[in-house]
Amino acid sequence: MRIELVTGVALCALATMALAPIHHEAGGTVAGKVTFTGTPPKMKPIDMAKEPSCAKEHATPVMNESVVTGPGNALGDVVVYISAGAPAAAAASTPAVFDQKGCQYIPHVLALQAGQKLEIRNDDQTSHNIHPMSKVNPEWNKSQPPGAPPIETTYDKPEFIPVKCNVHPWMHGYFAVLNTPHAAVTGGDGSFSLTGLPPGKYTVTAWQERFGTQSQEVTITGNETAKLDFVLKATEY
Ligand SMILES: [Cu+2]
Repeated sequence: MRIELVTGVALCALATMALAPIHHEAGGTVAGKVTFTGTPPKMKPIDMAKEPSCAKEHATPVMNESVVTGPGNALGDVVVYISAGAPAAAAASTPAVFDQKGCQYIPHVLALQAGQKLEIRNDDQTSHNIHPMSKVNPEWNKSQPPGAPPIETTYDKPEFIPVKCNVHPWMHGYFAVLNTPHAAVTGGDGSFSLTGLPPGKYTVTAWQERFGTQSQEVTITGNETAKLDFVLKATEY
């Protein structure tokens, strides 16, 4: 019994060492994974037959991206961000890029900062009319023919903005306009990492377009990595 205990402690110590992150910047990190419970709605394939120039770019049908899942109930396209406690930060100097390619929005969910330049590109051989349906920020829509220069704009206020195309009814996406640079959008494995956090107490929020939001508190004291997982409840809609 005693030997088992000692072995357990030794294994724990080893595991901690193996997981110790390499820090490239000062500050703490909040990292973890977003998963779901319940049964998510089944995503349907998109019929692009009405836009042959886009349809031919896809060897297999593109699936609706409202719910993106991965192995182990992983949830993708979830915005995880510091919603309270972060010191004020200037907007990033590099633009956030939102592309229209194959009649899809890439990325499906774009996280950017209020005041950060947003660059919207059209890489298709067809015209799009992008229509971000903002309520807090001014609403607009703009046509963008093939080969047109990028649309450049900014949003001044934090808001989750649904984006649609007035030409192609299947095109949907989101702008997550945040007042923090500490944000990540999960990939298909559900993982996220928020780095460079000075010591402090933070609220971390996870947002998914169908399953809503969930917040947790976390305290950073130095250069450690605080582990934080989110489990969102899958709902039909
Ligand atoms: Cu379009």
